Amino acid sequence: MKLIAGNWKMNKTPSQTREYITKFLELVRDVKNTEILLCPPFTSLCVAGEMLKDSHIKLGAQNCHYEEKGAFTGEISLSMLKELGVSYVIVGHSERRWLFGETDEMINKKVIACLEKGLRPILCVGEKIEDRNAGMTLKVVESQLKLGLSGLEDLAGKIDIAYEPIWAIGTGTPATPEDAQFVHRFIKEFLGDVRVLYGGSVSPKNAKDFLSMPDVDGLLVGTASLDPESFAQIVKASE
Ligand code: G2H
Repeated sequence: MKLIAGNWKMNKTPSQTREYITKFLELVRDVKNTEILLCPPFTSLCVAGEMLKDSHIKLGAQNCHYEEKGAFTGEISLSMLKELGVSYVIVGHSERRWLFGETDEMINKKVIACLEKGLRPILCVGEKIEDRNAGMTLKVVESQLKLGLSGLEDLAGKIDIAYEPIWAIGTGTPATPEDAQFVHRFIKEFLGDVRVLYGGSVSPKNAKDFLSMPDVDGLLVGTASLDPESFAQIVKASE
């Protein structure tokens, strides 16, 4: 089944979350053939978890810490997330990598911790514009996959990958569906049977074009997931 995930990033208070989910539940009530995931900020997970408990919409976190508990000021453990109803965790988003200094080694620890706890990681990979211009896209993606999944085998059905070319994120300039297809094919040849989502300036206008590519198994949507109508349109493009 295709996965359509909304990554709200640092947007929406708990009361705004409540308002959004009330509308969104109604808008996607009849969606049957698509897995839907909402990833609000940590502070909205409690409200969202309660509202989505008996629904067909899954709850995800945008980040986690890999340690179980202890002196890690400001961090959130997987047990804390699990108790709120979280079943997915976005790991290694480029904003975590490049704005907050997350290394491939930290990302690998997070992926391992998620799998140990029974949460499903969405590992994000993607190249910068300089890599692309130098013809290094596949080399960069391969290295992020190798290091991020180091020590792990037999990942089929346990993990999703999101290909998010950094030059396409939040810029309004998405990759072409063919660009995405080329890299998604490579990821599947490299890893075997995993779902590969595309992310980067997805909108209700272009969602169908991406989803019509044979190796695009879903979408990770930022800006366009902030409005319930737009996000519902993207979800329905996958049905
Ligand atoms: C990429 C994406 C969601 P946007 O970061 O992860 O954001 O859709 O705003 O480009």
